[in-house]
This record gives sequence, C-alpha cells and structure tokens, in this order.
Amino acid sequence: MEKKIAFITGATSGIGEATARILAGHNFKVIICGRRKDRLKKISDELSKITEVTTLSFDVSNQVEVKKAVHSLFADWQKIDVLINNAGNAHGLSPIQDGDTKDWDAMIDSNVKGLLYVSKEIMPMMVQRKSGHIVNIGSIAGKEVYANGNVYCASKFAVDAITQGMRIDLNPHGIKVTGIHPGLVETEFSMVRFKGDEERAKNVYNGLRPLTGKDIADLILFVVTRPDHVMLGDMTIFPAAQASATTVKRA
Ligand code: NDP
Ligand code: 8X3
Repeated sequence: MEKKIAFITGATSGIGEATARILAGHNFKVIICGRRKDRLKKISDELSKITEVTTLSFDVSNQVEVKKAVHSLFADWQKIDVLINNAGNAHGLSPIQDGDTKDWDAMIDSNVKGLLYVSKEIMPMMVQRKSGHIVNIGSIAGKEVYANGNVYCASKFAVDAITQGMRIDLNPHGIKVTGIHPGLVETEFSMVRFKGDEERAKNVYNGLRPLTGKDIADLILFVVTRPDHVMLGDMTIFPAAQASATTVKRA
C-alpha cells in the first residue's frame, strides 16, 4: 500500500513529536516542523530508520517563513494527505488586567494566525487533489473558559470556530476536518506557560496521572486511519481524573 504523507506542526516536542513517531510507524511519510532545528534533526535521524522524513524549520506565526517552507517541498512531498495543526502554546496565566501584551500576541500569533497561515498554503493543494484531512489541536480551554486562562482560552475558542468553518467550507471538496480538544497533557506545555518555572509547571499535574503526548497521538492515528467515508468531527479527551477544565480529582 502506498504511504500517505502527514505534515505535522510542532513536532519537536510533546503531542506533535509523539504524533510524528506513531504515524511514522504506521505507514505514513512525515514532514516534521518546528523552530528548533537540533530537535528536528535528532527526531528525523531516528524516524528515517522506519520511514521517509522531511524537516521544515519555520515559525508558524511568520507568514513569509510559512510560505517559503511549504513551497520548498519537492513536488512529491506536496501531495499532503494529512495536516496536523498542532503547533502552539500558552504564555502566562494571570488575570486579564495583569496580562502581558507580548504573551497575548504570542498566543494569538501562533495558536490562531499560525494555524491559518499553514492551512492557507496546504488547503489549495488538498482542494486541487479533492482529498485530504486536516486535524486541528484545540483544547478543553477552547470549550470552557477558566480563571486566568482568558487569552489562551480565546485562542483555542478561535481554533474551534476555525475548525467548524473549515469543515463546512471544505465539504464540497472532499476534505475531512477534525478537532481534537485535550485536557491535561504532560509535555513541555506548562514549562512554556510558566516561562521555565519547573516548580509551577510540575504542580499542574500534582496528584493525578495526566495524559501523555502518546495518548493524544494514539487518538490522532485512529482519526486519520478511518475508512474514506468516515470523518470524526470533534472530540475532547481527558485524563481519567479530569471531568472539566477545572474539575480534577487529585490524590
Ligand atoms: P509542547 O510545548 O511540548 O509543544 C509545542 C510545540 O509547538 C513545539 O514543537 C514547538 O516547537 C511548537 N511551536 C510553538 N510555537 C511555535 C511557533 N510559533 N512556530 C512553530 N512551532 C511552534 O506542548 P504540547 O505538545 O502540549 O502542545 C501542542 C499543542 O497542544 C498546542 O497547540 C497546545 O495548545 C495543545 N494542547 C496542549 C495541552 C496540554 O495540556 N499539554 C492540552 C490541550 C491542548 P518549537 O519550539 O521547536 O518551535
Ligand atoms: C491545555 C490544557 O487546561 O491548561 O490546553 O488549558 S489547559
């Protein structure tokens, strides 16, 4: 069976890296993206032993870089079957009146505009081929607003709305669109949110067993390997100890 091509943003850590690993092991060629070139090289060196790998280093929030990167792909690699829009992060956790506008810009620019910029380059390729699948990584923060989450929540509500809009607009073109909305996943996410404060980052997962990047990657693998006539629309995924954005059973 011919291998499909998956384009994964934010593949240098966490959910994206786990997704690259699992898809590489299940008959996909992978295009792995991120800003950290050293990580891309290390992951590519490993995955090249089991599948074909291409790396692209760019900032999703820089439209010029995004365009250049996507169009640098050889023609064969531009036949992208699956786009996983995963790159993003939270920056800060504070009452909105105390928020840092640089954090707001970073979240809107990467989580919202970045997802749009990457999709803008890849959707026409899918439309032309009348096939493709876009998987957008939202968050429980895009379903429920919690205290101090304000702008991060707004960015993920936007991802949810964009996902629904894509599903409608791409429907005539035979393109599937799925939204996946995780709860607590232990990755580098909290270290980024708390700007390297290890203690604060660790506390987020105190007294519970959080999801791992691999748990989300398993779901992504399931979603992108359904038969042609099946599209999973929208899913939330929690650790067993979590019932909503703020309801978490801790030991
Ligand atoms: P990580 O911090 O481990 O991974 C984030 C990834 O995104 C990295 O590969 C990073 O790569 C990339 N990235 C971030 N900003 C940019 C940018 N401007 N340009 C290019 N790449 C970027 O966190 P997660 O794996 O947890 O996060 C992945 C996604 O999952 C995010 O969208 C996050 O919001 C979402 N999510 C996470 C949850 C969690 O609890 N962890 C729960 C719900 C959703 P690099 O730095 O190399 O560019
Ligand atoms: C990440 C999950 O609950 O920290 O999107 O917002 S949460």
